[in-house]
Amino acid sequence: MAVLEQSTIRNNWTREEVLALFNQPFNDLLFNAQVAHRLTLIPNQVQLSTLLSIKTGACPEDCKYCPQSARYDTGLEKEKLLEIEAVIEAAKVAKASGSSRFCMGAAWRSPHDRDIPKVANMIREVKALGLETCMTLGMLSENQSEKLASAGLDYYNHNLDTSKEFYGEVITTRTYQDRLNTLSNVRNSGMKVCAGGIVGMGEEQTDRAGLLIELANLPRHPESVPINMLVKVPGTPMADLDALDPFEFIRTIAVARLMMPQSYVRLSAGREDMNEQMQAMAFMAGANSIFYCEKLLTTPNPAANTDLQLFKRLGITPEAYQVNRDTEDQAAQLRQTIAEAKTHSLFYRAG
Ligand code: SAM
Ligand code: DTB
Ligand code: SF4
Repeated sequence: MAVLEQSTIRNNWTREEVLALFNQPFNDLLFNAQVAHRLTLIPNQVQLSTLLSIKTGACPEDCKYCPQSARYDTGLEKEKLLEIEAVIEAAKVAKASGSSRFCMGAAWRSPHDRDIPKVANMIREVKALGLETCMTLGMLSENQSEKLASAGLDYYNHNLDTSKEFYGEVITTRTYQDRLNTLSNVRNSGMKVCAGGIVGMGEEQTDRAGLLIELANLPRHPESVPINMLVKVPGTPMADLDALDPFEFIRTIAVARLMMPQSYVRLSAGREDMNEQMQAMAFMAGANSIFYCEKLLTTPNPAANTDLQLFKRLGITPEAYQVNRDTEDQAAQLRQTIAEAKTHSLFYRAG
């Protein structure tokens, strides 16, 4: 997908600069983000990822947002690691619905070494169906990362969740540095990195800026950046928080797009509580990926048909999975940029 040289991509953002991006007039921010999007990515194309919880609930961690922590009574039924057949079945449904990536999540602090052969088998079987693979299993050691990479895992998801400063208000059972170490293990083993966070947890704008700075100042930007709106699940300590201003959510997407111009920014959890106009605005702000199909890990997500109808009304097409999409996409991108330059000449006097 790369149009920009890696050396031209910034990873030295300061908080002052990022707060200035956040606080532009709303329309300026959206315009700038849309321009950035069109310079590096194909407009009107959205990548679809489907989630499956392969091991549900009874998690020893204390993440205050999470319905799967054993510490909160959320009425969730816990489940052991799924058998391979159930995973293949769900992946087939995702593929038939038009998804290009299948993301398998486990409510673990980190995987046990004895689980690695089982999840490696899931990776191989899902890939064999012609889907990209992603997993989110908690913290990974160097050795575990290498094993998942050799099984063919395309992406590993591990979120920083929030800023370094606000982190202690959300999780106490693992440190920010633990998360950074996992991201570095994933990167070093050659997998693509999926890392983002959650907004609407009672943090300040400076924390949202802090999260994006941590992600954008990594040695290499994550290829995929999920921005989740908190799903307020009864029984969790965050169930009764006030909702974040929707415009502030859109601003966060737009600033992510500007800071990480080549990354796929995912409009992630929380879409059940967003109207169509808000989702359209998120795409305008540069989101080019969603979680697709009616369930996230344990909570509901819009039905596939609902999303496809919205895409149709907005002229958005789902991105197809192409094994070697870099060169084709670059050519398509150039054609698009040239076509747009021509359109603009309709509105301006020559010379
Ligand atoms: N247990 C593993 C871990 O925490 O790394 C993997 C699964 S965990 C559920 C993956 C991510 O889902 C979390 O890091 C968090 O960003 C997101 N998440 C969990 N509960 C959420 C909620 N209620 N609202 C929004 N995002 C949530
Ligand atoms: C991510 O950033 N969001 C997804 C995925 N990575 C694993 C999870 C959202 C979970 C929402 C709450 C639930 O369904 O349990
Ligand atoms: Fe466990 Fe992951 Fe939920 Fe934290 S976010 S409680 S680690 S499942």
